[in-house]
Amino acid sequence: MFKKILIANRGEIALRIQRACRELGIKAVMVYSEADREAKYIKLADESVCIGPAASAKSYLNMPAIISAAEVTDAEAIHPGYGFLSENADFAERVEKSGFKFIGPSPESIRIMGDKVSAKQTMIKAGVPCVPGSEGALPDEPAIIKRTAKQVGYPVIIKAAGGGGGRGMRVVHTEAALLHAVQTTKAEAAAAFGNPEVYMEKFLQNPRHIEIQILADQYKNAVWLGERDCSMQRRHQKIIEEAPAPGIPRKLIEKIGERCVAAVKKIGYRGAGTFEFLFENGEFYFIEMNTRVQVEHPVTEWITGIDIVRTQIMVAAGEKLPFMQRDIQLRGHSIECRINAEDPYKFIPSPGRITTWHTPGGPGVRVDSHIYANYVVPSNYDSMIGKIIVHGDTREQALARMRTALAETVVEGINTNIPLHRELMVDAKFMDGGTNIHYLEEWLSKRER
Ligand code: MV4
Repeated sequence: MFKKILIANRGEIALRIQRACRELGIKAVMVYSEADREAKYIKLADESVCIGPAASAKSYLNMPAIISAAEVTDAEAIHPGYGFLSENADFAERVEKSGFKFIGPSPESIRIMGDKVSAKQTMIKAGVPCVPGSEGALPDEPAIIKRTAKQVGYPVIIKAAGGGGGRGMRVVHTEAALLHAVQTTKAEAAAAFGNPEVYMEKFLQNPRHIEIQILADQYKNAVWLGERDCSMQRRHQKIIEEAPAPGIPRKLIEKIGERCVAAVKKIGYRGAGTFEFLFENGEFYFIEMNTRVQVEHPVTEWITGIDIVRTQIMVAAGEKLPFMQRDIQLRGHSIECRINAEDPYKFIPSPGRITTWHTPGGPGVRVDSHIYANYVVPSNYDSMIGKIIVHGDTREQALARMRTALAETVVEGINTNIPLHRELMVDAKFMDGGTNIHYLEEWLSKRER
């Protein structure tokens, strides 16, 4: 096992990874920007290194600074967390070329999944069901583009190969709008991602967003850890996630989970990964694979009893997965609310000093957060300041525990989205379960205040 790991991230996930290191008896080196100098999780670390100014581009995205920090502290491995450099294949490659282990999949796996066209082709070959659409990237010939759209059937969606997570997409309803949409998406993709390639899919109008968590070691052992329902989102930012997904027959999910495991084994994937699916009319359609630990990993940890971050570290160190598929049993129901420093109605960011932070607790309540009274939320980064995660024997019990947890929570000094979560936890449709990806935005447009 590693003796020392460098954590190339900030905030709640940096603290989460630090905790996993402690438990494994591994020393944690934290890197930080000038804006995070005073954060308590930095002072809690065995060692810490300032890697640059507040701007992400000069600190958490600064590859030479991070690799130098690993060199001067004699760290053996680098955990990238989520966001920042976590899905940057060039970074993974530079980490390994500098003699460190990258805690994640190989640069090659990251590269394949980062290109959404090659990711989809890989999944089709591996037997994972995908959204019907173009075979690979769209060619330039107008006649072929029109024919493809006709075959797929309108509405279609044009997506950038270099996009993902909602960036670089355009919905097209008629042939009259098709060629212009393809050209515009291509131009935007070339500018934003340095890759003009686009592909076409049937546009699914009212899907749910369901994802499958997998873990794999370098010996082609792999398991899936159930699913998460991440449909409650606004502008591609998830705010509530839960596991299991309400109302989907177990048989359907097991079929898709087994396909994901087969794909992981086929491509020789190592580490934690997430298969994203759209679910509509009883069918799953693969859209993207994430090659990092995700914000919402705790709901899976809670229903499976498996520590995903610990396992990421173990398999990166070359250990075998310490469990097999038959050891994975799902128990109860877990829900996560992301707490953001933002206006709960207008969603404008609300950085600044937190004067009061009273955390919830009791049976079935977990809080993953790096904040504390007197902490200053910097304006330079994502607005998420923590997560409240609950577990119950049933979804109803989990909901009740979340209501209590949200009622106990006090954050003063800044605005947060806690009032929004309190409203959603008593919303009749959310309580029924199974709302789709458009539900929150539609609900917000009708919301009274
Ligand atoms: C789609 C889709 C409908 N049909 N693809 C948005 C994020 C990116 N991961 C894929 N996205 C979508 N792809 C087809 N063929 C609708 C979305 C989508 C979405 C997906 C997941 C979660 C939230 C979303 C919000 C708007 C659109």
